[in-house]
Amino acid sequence: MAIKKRLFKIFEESSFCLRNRYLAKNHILSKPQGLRFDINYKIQSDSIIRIPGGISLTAGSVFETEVFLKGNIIMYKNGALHTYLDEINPLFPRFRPSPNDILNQSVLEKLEDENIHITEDMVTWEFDHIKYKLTFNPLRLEGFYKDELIIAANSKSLMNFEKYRPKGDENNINEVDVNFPIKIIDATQLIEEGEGGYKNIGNIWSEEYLDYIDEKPRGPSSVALDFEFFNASHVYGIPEHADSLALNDTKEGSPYRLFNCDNFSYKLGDTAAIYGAVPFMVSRSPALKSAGVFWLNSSETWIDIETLPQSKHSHWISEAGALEFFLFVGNSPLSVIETYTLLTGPAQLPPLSVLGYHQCRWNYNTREDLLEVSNGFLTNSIPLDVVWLDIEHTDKKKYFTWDDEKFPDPTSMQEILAKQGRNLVTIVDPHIKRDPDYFVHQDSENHNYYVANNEGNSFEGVCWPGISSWLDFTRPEVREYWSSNFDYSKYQNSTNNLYIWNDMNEPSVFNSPEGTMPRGNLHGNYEHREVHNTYGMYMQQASYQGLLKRSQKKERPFVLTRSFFAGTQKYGAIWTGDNAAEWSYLEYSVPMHLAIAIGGISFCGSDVGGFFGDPTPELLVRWYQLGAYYPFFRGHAHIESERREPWLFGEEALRKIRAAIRERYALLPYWYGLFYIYRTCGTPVIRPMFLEYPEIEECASLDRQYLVGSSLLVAGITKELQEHVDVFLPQGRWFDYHTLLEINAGQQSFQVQEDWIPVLIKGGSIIPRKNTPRMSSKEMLADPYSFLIAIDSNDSAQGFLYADDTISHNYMSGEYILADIQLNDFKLSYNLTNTMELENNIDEIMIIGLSRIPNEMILDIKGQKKPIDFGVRNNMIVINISDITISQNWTIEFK
Ligand code: NBV
Repeated sequence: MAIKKRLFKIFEESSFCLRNRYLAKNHILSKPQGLRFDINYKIQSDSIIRIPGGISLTAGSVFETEVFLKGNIIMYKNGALHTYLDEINPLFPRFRPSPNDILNQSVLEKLEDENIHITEDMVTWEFDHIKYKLTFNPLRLEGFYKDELIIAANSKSLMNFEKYRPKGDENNINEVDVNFPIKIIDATQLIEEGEGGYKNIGNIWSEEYLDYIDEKPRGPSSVALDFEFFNASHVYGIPEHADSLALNDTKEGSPYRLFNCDNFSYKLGDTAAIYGAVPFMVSRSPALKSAGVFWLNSSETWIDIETLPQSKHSHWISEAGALEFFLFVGNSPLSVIETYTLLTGPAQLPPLSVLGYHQCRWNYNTREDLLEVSNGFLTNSIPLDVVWLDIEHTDKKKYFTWDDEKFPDPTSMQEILAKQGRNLVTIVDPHIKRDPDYFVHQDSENHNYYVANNEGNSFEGVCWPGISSWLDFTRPEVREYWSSNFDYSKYQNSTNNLYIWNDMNEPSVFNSPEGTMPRGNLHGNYEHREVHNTYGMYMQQASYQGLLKRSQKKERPFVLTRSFFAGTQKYGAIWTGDNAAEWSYLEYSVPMHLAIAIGGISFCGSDVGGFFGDPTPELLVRWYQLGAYYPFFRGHAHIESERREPWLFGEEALRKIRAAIRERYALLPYWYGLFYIYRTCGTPVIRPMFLEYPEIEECASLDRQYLVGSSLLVAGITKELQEHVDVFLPQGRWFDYHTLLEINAGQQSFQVQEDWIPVLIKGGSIIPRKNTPRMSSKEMLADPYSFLIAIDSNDSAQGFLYADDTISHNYMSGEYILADIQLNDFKLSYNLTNTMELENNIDEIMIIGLSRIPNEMILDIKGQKKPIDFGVRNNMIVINISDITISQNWTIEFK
């Protein structure tokens, strides 16, 4: 496994974090003699102007006469309240991720005037059990659900807005009053006692880190605010961290950090930043009320969490940017998450094939190698939908090109794969080789598309191709250009069978602080520090647009990205980067995925088998068994790892891996339906227990078991030679997915099975499947559907079927099948709420847990009734049918 030296900052090395944390710790509500805190804010009541959905305002510190902030606060009918504050006449403009890129304008309908009440000292918004109240002095914003206070912004007055200031005389920074260990002249000028005397930790105009100096010509610019979640037992979210799902108190430790970086083989159980950042947090309370915060800021952010007797308190500190956030309140964490996910979505409905299994490795070395691997899946009867090519397939790491020797005639290679029902994914990284003959470099230099260094010239750094530059994806015209490179005329030898992988887009730069871009680099008017966390998302957006355009918007793109931000769900999938072939990484994949799904990005996965190192056969098998229940299911390995195609580990391992992948394929209709609901309602595809059972205390911090949809509960086996798995089953009926036996609710200890991991079906569920094993999802397109019905304690069950052409956007104009399936009062009914012509039959209905065995079953199609055959085995009823398709309504009556 790769050894790395400590590359990344800890909070003690981040001056803006220290300043704001210091203010929080030493916070005094009255102005102390001789000190000048730029905190404690008030709104000028005479500045309030009514605008659609809310107000515009100006604000300033209660201690200063100067009013220096302006902004607006608007409520939308989806229940969210949006606050945006920026400086009046700033010395430099502050970056704001464009609302059009991040926010789904179609859910932003503004509240009517009559729901907004403005008085001398406050404003209230009221809509549908939700109320927000803004008080002017001190500035405080509260959110209520059914009149109960759930959340308050600036609750402990930790708001801090460091306005840009001219670089003046700060000679006094190092003057130290010997009577005090810490002397504050102003919030930006902290001096701390250290071993060698006093040390200036304000570092407002430049900051050293390891061998680097971060020059800050614009000076301090941080924004900070606190949010208190009242009566909350837990808070969750703010991915990406390799930590528990329920967020921990950070008082004694480090705040959670959001700063996208190439933190390979990341430490587990840690608040350090890794590849992606979603600044969204949600609370759970026993009273079934929930609040959320979406802190729309793309600079480095630190988040402290403190458990108080009656609340969870959070303190958000960002290096730069405007002060912008959304508040949400609702009757459950699920409803808050759905609102957030739609606000930053809607999520893409992926082409069905990418929900199948993906086989990747750094690298498949030649055309023959790649095709042999693909054939190996055929000869070993393992389904596979996508094979991948990593960086070595290119001509000297120039993306959009091929190494002609290793990969001659890539078009015919893709055609062979297409015949096998398979897609190819190629990697396209953001570092552009500075080779005068490379068209992307030529175009980018000619048009000034690169991110500039702090002197205004194209920034040059080192990455895989050697000296490279990076496109400035934050600019629309650069994204437009990037997307044009996917055109078949430019990405030669790529076919419509090819999808894209964006790696290294934090961006990763080998010779730069924290392995990413210097913060003083320039994106037009903005410093890199302001835009940093959006870089990867903007790249993925541009790649997505490229694939969309080249198919004339006919086909759904697929783009995997390593770096992500709020809203990434619109453009494709993410994975958790460079993990290792160790049991602990298998274990942590689950809380990581759950936090990412809470952050609106359900299409996520981790490298199956572990990226660095070599898994034992036991670990690899267990990883496939859990990976089959990851939304994104891909095996991947480092270039120095041993080959790990499933047939290289002996017959036993092969049999188990094959079974795990087939289990995934049988459930593809269920997964696909969940993705449709995710897109339309924002409901996460994978769900932590507390989302489905917010009222059950035991579920609040469970993060080693989870739900796929609401019907399947999954628990991985994540320890070597593990004998038992503990699983908590909430009240109700549960059935073992593999044995179909009923399992009692409550805390259960499962005897570990070699052939599978615990998967439970919730009583009351109807799960659509396709049971015939084949070699790819495309080969299964015409196959019949079956339904697995697990009965609840009232002899009922419900579910749905979603189906469409799996590849085009026609579903958006109504071409899809959506059927509501209900079993009540001994009658099973299949009711189409939307339909299209699809010929698939329904071949088998399996019912478990029904209280009595019927004597007769009568099928009714359009009033034509006839008895049908069924068999009974151990209380399990199996109905075999052949003459109904999924595009007609029918009922079956159990007599
Ligand atoms: O492109 C090579 C790898 C890739 O296989 C991996 O999945 C990425 O996370 N890439 C990182 C760069 C090198 C990592 C050591």
